[in-house]
Amino acid sequence: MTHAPMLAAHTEHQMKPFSHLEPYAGDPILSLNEAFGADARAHKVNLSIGIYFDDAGHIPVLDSVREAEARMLAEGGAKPYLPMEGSAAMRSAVQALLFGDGHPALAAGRVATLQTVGSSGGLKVGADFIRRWLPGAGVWISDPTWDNHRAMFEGAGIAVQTYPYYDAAGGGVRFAAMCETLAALPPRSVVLLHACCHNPTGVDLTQGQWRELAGIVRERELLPFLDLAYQGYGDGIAADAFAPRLLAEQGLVFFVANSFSKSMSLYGERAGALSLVCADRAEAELVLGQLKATVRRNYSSPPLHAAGIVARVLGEPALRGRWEAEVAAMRERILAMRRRLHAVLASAKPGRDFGYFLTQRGMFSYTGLTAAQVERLRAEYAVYLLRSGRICVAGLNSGNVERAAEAIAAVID
Ligand code: KET
Repeated sequence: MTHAPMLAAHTEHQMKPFSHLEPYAGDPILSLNEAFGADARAHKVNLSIGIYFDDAGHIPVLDSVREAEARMLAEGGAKPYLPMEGSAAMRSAVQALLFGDGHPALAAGRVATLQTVGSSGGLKVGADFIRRWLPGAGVWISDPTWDNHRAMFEGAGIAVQTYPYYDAAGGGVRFAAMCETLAALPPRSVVLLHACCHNPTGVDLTQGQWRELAGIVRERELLPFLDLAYQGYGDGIAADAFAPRLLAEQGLVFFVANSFSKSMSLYGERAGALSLVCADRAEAELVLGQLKATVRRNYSSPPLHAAGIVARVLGEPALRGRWEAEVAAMRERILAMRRRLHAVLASAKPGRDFGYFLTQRGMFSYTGLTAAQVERLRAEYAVYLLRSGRICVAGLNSGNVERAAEAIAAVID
């Protein structure tokens, strides 16, 4: 006796419960980066994704990270699950990195910190936590922002709206309009803010503006959610933590998701954290418990290898010093590329002002190029950037910067 005919019949009648699915349109950043990878042109230039490439066009493995990994390998050791909240050594190192050693908020025990799966994991856990424990709270994101912010919060079932941010005409921040919108929000509204190196514009708030904003947060009882994905790429590791330190100092309650993807060049290791600065220790304990529960329901526990690297690099003085120098070198290389790009464009198009390449901070510049110009750059020059006109300056190097700048000049009328 054979079962083959039965199996064949079964296959024929198999249900197709997913045939109604909409085809995925792709992600504006990740799918473009994949398209770049598939492009056969040897002279192609990748200014699409927010990744730091070195002057040879490679994603570096930092010396500090390599050394931390060598020590981990030498120590051997088993690979247990981490607790839901992640590694204790990494969590306390992250707290000191964000707030500074001995910050009163840390001494008071009012910061609940989780190691997360990249800062994306922190944003997602934070979003699920908000949906569950502050149902009805809406999230306000900057106009424009990182494409994934809206998707993540809407995906968690939260209503997402925008506040004015970038001034396309003047190249700065529409700060008065931003404050006006935020000052009119219902209490406990969540306001997503880029702590430094705003993505995609490269335009940040000044320290004075952060102070003014903190006043509105207090008065309107708003809940800031800081996204700190580029620490060290703005003005320095400590300087870029100005916003979380200020808000904590002022006794405010807020979230901060931070990433080591860019600052330690650990993209695929998924190294990040989520901290919730609370009113007091008792609240922080409750919060940590429910954040752990949120993690358990999502992915159970975060990656062990990422924790080992971050805890060692931040915690061992020799590695820490080397890392700080490596971050400074990455920041300075980007600034040098900004100057080269500016010089070529300023001489190719003397009537136009390209000063924004010099004043914007972090990996990104917002060029104001139209979608049609972006498409020409890809099709005719093999220069890849986002449809919004965002370029990742860290994709430029001494071998491609002139060519990329000339291509940009060629598509600008
Ligand atoms: N926040 C911001 C502002 C951000 O730009 C990124 C990544 C992330 C969070 C997520 O990083 P993680 O590796 O999960 O810690 N941005 C780049 C890559 C991407 O889109 O995923 C980008 O904008 O190109």
